[in-house]
Amino acid sequence: MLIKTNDMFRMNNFCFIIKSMLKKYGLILVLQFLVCFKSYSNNGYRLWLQYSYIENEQIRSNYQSTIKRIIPLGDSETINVGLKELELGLNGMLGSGFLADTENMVANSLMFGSRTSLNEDIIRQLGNAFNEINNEGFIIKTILIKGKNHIVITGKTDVGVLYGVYNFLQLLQTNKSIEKLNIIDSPKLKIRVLNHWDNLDRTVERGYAGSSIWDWHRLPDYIDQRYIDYARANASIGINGTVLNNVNANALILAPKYLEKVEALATVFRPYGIKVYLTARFSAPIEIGGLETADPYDPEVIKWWSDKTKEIYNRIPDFGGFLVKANSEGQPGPQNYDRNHVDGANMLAGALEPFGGIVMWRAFVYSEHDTTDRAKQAFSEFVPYDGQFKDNVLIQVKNGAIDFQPREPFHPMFGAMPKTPLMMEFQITQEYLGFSTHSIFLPKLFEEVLKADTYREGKGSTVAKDIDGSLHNKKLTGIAGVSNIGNAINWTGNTMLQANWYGFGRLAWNPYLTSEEIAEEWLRLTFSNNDNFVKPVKNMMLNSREAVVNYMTPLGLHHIMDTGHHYGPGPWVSNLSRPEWNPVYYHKADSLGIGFDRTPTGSHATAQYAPEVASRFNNIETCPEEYLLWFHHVPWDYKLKNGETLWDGMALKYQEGVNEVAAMINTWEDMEPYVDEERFNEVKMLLHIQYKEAKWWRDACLLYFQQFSGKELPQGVEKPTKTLDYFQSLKFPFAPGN
Ligand code: GCV
Repeated sequence: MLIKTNDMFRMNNFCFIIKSMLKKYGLILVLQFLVCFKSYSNNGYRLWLQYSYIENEQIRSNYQSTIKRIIPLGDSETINVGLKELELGLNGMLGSGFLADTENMVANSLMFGSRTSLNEDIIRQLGNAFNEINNEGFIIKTILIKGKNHIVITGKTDVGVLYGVYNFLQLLQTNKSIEKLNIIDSPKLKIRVLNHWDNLDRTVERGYAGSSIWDWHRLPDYIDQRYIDYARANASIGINGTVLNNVNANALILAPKYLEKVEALATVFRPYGIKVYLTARFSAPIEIGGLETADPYDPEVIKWWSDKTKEIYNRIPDFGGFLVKANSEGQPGPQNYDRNHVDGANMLAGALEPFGGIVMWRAFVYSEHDTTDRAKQAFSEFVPYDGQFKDNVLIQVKNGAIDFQPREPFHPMFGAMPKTPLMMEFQITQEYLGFSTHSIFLPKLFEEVLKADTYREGKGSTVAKDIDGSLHNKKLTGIAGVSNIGNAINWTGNTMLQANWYGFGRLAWNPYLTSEEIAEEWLRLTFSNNDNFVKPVKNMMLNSREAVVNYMTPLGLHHIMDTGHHYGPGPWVSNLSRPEWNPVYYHKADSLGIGFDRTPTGSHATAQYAPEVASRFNNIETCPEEYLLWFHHVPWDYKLKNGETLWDGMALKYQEGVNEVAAMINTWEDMEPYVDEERFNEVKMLLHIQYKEAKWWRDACLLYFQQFSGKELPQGVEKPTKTLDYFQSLKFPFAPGN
């Protein structure tokens, strides 16, 4: 049952109230109250697995007559998880005693089990379907046995069946028809992982939803119910791996004391098809192994990693592998020993190879000793190594070449390494997008990147095709999302941001889904199937990404957040030790104009794209305006496509962003009748903070840039109520996530 410890106090009170009411008012009235209560108390813990009672009688009775029995075929841990989920879901949505019954098959049974558990008649009725799915795929089909209808959920593996079970429950939750079912689906990417930037002391780097959910101190003996619900939520959207700890790694995670704890988590996650991965600190052989070097060519170092890997697999036979941040932002790596990324990654890959493990080696590198444009450095460093990595290495590449900005052009490495598996790294947590206070629907951003055309094999060579392997026939494929999860009651610190975890999982399963489909699914699962709610809130979500671009970094501006914590505007910051840590490095505003010239007259970063893309970006006339200041230093009087000058257009974009948040508030206010009080108020309060902060962004940035443009604010832009000095004086020493 999904009653949590933090709900217990409330539940005790609740039981007391119900008992008193029963005495006073009798059963019927109390039942009516309970129906109302259901929709008026919700702390968001249940995410998109609400399994709320289906109020529409026709739909509910239709489902009830189509599902009379649940029949598990098999008895594995994973099938038992599926059974529990079906019982929970069906009892919640249909409100009557659904329990497993393997003895009595009646008409309209719901059977689920892998191919090996099915009889020949069923297999025959499934026809070719098994040839159309991969090992994690599923089939949901209405079949006939002795003239009676039944539903079968199956796959090649039990995990595939479990994915089918969740998919089936989602059909009901979204009130879809379950007549004549014939659904065949498989994930398009192999590795679908969350990256937790969680530290062993339970702080979370760039985490804005409380502390880490991993209670290392009480592990391995104490298994928090959250671990199970985390696994359920991930399995329900097809996420099949989790990297438990921060890429800025602590070597201790590899010590026996911690491996015991990791093993306990792996045991919880296994039935849900979720593998555990760890980050490997490159200097671990020195720090916890007592060696004097971590040189990847040193035989003792090679042996240390190979023994360590064996030790891990002895505990966790299905361990996924290592994620590594090396020679990046001060982390140790092979370059400390005059070796390169290939040497480092292949050494670890060699240790993992006998066990089927993988290395995810990050390409997020830029050096204080390299004076070239930061945006060029990862490409320059990695692309020459194409084809040199072992088969079990993936290079993990952020969606853009700088760092998870509200908008970046796609990373030029995509499409440019035909012989090397590249996995996408998205950031689900909102380091640069207002933290968990700002309700931004990120699948819109993810979709934009996945659809971007690299032109590497001609038109249509999208980023999605590179990461799903189809562009260059790559076998190993993957995607990672930097988690936005913490121990907040609602997991993400803002119910609306659960959609970003959900949406990441859905795109990891199928990178060709649209953000609109995802928003609609999530809203129906999480809140309501009422179109009066779904339509306006879906629009609000779909516009929210453009709003944040407008009020923070319109027209291609980037990395102008305040320093360190990245909270709020800081375009004036210019005093940090490394030039590329300073916002002034990125916007380059002066009396002539603003923007970073990355064309042949500037850093020539555009040369890292395919010629078709490069020439479009190079030419100020053809460069999409949303990337204008990313690629060009543009005069303040330059005429934008709509006829406005750059200065006026930029100021109006900032205002537009603010107006968009005001519109979000209006939309949400109208939703009160459709949302439980708790979540309604939570989202409303957060939207009001977002509005305040959007105005702060607008005023601070415009006052600062106005010093260079020397121009008045155009009509339609509200006058700032504070001075630039005021904005520059703001300090946030305890901003979260640092
Ligand atoms: C985990 C950015 C963030 C860092 C993060 C780094 C990375 O620089 O500010 O907190 O470190 O990216 O992705 O490794």
